[in-house]
Amino acid sequence: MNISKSFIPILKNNPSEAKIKSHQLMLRVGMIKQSSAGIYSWLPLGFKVMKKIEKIVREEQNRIGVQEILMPTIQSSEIWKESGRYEDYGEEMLRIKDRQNREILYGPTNEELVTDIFRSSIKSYKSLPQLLYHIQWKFRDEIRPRFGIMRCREFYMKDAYSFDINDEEAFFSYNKFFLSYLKTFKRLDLKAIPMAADTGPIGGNLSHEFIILAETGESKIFTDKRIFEVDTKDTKLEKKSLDDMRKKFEQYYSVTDEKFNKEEFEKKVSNENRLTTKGIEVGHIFYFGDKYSKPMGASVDLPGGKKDFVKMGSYGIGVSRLVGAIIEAKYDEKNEVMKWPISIAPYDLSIIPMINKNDNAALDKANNIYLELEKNNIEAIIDDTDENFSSKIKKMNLIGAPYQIIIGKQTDGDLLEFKETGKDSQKLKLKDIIKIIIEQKVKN
Ligand code: 5CA
Repeated sequence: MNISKSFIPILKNNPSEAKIKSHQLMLRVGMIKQSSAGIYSWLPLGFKVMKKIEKIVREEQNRIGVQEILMPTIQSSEIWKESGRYEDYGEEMLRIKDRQNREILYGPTNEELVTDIFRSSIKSYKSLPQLLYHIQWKFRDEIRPRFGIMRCREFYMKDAYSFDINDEEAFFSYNKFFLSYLKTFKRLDLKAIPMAADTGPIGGNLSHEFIILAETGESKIFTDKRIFEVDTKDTKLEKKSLDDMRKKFEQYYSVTDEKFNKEEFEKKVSNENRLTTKGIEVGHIFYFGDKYSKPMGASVDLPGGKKDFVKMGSYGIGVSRLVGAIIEAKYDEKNEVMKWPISIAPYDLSIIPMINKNDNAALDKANNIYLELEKNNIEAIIDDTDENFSSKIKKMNLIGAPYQIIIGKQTDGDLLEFKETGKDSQKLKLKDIIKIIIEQKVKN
């Protein structure tokens, strides 16, 4: 892709309406465009990143055996009246009337709809567990949408739902998601910590938020630093192993402000291990037993002939929020350098030729390199404009492809000036550059 033909509307300066770095960068490099309060269009650069995040989220759901479905954004009010949440949900729910005067709504979450799907087909314990997920737009009429796509009204979410025969099996499902979330965030190069959390309008009494540390986060967190050392690498997808893993995290005090108790914090955590900071909630899991299955009559036949309501949990990841969260974690605001993790970078590499008006040599070389990279499944973007060199570098530093090739005075013969974005350059042959990038891509 040549930058002159791309739809990457870059702004010279930071937009004044953006208060945090992710919002600034996303507007500055044209990843998103606000359409109305808390509602955004996703432009090519932002969309590419979000789709790559979605792919990783999907792969990790599939890996633990969750089946993908797609539910609509618009739901009928009937099922919400059955569960009793139609009134409870309040003004965050966008309520609409259709031409027949029927009450419909734009789904803020899908516990009711998925329970309705489940109860219409699954009748026996023999079909359990059922684990279902979808990745779909949600709408919540947030009172104060802010920070761009971090707290907006329309957002893209992965939500999964589990149906089990009893508490023991349900905790097994819960723990599978717990582990899967840790893996998902790791693949996104984020260190997310699970924290005991409140359940809010979703309900239930067991819940964890997955939080990444960031000064601009909305969640205040109180944690024992030792939680960062918990190792999950030997955890297996088996009941005991998963149970032990969750216990390893839960032995450390780690909560958001809603659950914070000063006395308990000071009693359980020694002074040197206390960490009070802020974070961004990127995922949230809930166990709520029969909160929905009971009022909605979702029951199965048990082995002895009796029936019981299934035990349910739900599991969310903010796919669109993650784009902002990763910028908060990775963007070097001072030097204006973004370096996307290669697993989700909009481009793997940027090619920056110094273009001389009367000489196409540098651009020709860039095009040849581009074709060679393409053959190796490496996606590059060429800055084919005739802007000056430093503004080109500045622009590419913002776009954030993790690697750059510079074609200029330093280029001699086969040796190219290659660098990790934001770092010093080295001279390498194209075939070695390709090797480095492929190695990184395979690792991720
Ligand atoms: N039904 C449950 C689990 S699927 C649920 O809706 N949980 S949630 O309310 O915690 O949302 C799940 C995730 O969506 C959050 O962890 C957060 O990452 C993201 N999210 C929630 N509200 C917003 C919002 N207004 N803007 C952007 N992302 C949001």
